[in-house]
Amino acid sequence: MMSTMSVPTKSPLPTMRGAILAAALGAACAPLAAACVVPGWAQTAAASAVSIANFTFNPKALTVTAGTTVTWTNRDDIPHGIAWTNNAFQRSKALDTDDGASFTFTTPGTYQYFCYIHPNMVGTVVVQAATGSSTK
Ligand SMILES: [Cu+2]
Repeated sequence: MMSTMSVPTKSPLPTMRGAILAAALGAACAPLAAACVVPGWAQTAAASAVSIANFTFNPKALTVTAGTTVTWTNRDDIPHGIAWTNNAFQRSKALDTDDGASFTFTTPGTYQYFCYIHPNMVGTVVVQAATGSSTK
């Protein structure tokens, strides 16, 4: 972990969520950094939701159609974070209490994930092909 950064030292506070971790980890988005906001994740409303409470993903298994955005929200008072088995996608930033992260699934498949802070916490998202036709 590099401790020197070439970023400007004026430090406008980023959004408070994860700011402490972000500061601790530096501005660079190292592969193992827990507090990075990574491409593919957004703070947007979702069509489907998973809550994280009592060290459990609820629902633990979720089935959606391709194109669905799923939002995970941490309801515990300790951080959790989402990483994908086999690195199918980039992991989320660390989620503080009431913090959330959203991911839009575009490709059908079964995606298993776990909390990278508590790897015994596991969940699955099954993405089914969207059906129908467009009249556009
Ligand atoms: Cu966790």
